[in-house]
Amino acid sequence: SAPNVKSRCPLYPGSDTQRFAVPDDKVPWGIDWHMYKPVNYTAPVVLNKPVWADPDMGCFSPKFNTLDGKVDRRSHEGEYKVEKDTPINPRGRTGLTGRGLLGRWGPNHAADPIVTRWKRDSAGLKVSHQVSKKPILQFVSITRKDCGEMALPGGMVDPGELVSLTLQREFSEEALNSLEASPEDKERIHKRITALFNSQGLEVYRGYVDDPRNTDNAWMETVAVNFHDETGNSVSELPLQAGDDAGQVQWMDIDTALPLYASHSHFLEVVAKKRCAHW
Ligand code: RP5
Ligand code: MG
Ligand code: MG
Repeated sequence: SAPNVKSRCPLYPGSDTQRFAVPDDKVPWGIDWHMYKPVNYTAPVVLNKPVWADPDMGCFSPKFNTLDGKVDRRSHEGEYKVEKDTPINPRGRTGLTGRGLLGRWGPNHAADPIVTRWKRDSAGLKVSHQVSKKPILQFVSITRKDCGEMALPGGMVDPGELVSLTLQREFSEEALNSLEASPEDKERIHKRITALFNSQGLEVYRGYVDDPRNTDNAWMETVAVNFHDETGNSVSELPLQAGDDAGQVQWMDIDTALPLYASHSHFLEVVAKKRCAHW
């Protein structure tokens, strides 16, 4: 399939800005295209200098392709090009320059927790799919407040934060609403899920994300890790409650037909296949 599909969505999210239309065959930078006139756009929230964003170019000289103080500007995809002090999207054209809604020039690092359990009937027996005959996995999904699409409860890695912590923190914030829990409830949630998140997760993806916020100069990357509640009595027993940038949260059956945000469907495919579940 063509690269940068969602990264070329015509209307840039949260704006009235239309991307310059890039046909599939013009995505690779290696294809000369003199007519290419991408639109420059950086969202007002980003230009407002929030703590999570880089300053605009000018009096700012970040160290690309390296750990720049606490900010990790390395890409999981290897070394990326920097032209005229501006990082270049490793997957090709998106029709838009600047940062759009993304805070960092170059890679913006996220982590995606994929929390799964087996689908069970009222007697507690695993449910298999009628056609594939394979057991069905369920994962904790959220509905994103920004676009209404179903997604993994992922989020950005804070500067200096270990990815293992981001995975647990974002899951707690978005699927268990820990940000609004009382200190006692927060402690209870923390105790309950620490064992699961400390268990050896299954890393299913590390790299570029085809995210609708991507631009020619700023893009999302993630580490997606599967934490599986085999017996169904760990996280499965916790009440889900949406929080932070999640509008809704629920256990969803994993299936190839489920439309998901960015490249999240691809991560679920890897989980389903690795666990010999229905896909
Ligand atoms: C996606 O954006 C990543 O896969 C992750 O799920 C998410 C992180 O961004 P926010 O949820 O913080 O907006 O590209
Ligand atoms: Mg979040
Ligand atoms: Mg999020």
